[in-house]
Amino acid sequence: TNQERTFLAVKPDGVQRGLIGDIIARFEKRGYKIVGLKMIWPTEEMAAAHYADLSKKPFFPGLVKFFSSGPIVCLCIEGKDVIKQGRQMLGETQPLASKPGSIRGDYSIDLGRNICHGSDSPESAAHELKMWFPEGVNDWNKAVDSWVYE
Ligand code: DAT
Ligand code: MG
Repeated sequence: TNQERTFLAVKPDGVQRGLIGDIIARFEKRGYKIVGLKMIWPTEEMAAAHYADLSKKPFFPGLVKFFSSGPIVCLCIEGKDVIKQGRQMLGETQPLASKPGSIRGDYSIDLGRNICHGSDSPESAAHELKMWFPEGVNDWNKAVDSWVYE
């Protein structure tokens, strides 16, 4: 049934602003299954590794400083088409281009304070899940799934 897993994170600004619950709730309410959940305070090395594909960008040093400035909440979410759907639920990278109803469109304004991260492809999801959940995730059976999936 096209089940897949994605890596989502509430960034340091989302944690500071008390948005952990709201962000997680959106995925739970939609019917997706949380299979991994933990708080980590990333080192600068972890932040740089996470954003390695952006290392040539002029904003990279600031991005690494920001991402390691406080704890983040790491999530592994499972479900049908969740990589693409997760990105849509986040909104656009640029909050001002994000529609109301999306997480960034509802809760953020500036590009460098867009409160959440989501894997953008199956390849990045696999890579990021390996990086942030090296211990693996929880393969549990969600009893309500037969009321979510037909
Ligand atoms: P996304 O977080 O939507 O996957 P991305 O991977 O292109 O976007 O960039 C990662 C983060 O870096 C993004 O959430 C905010 C920051 N960022 C992106 N482009 C930027 C820019 N031009 N100036 C400053 N920060 C930027
Ligand atoms: Mg990205």
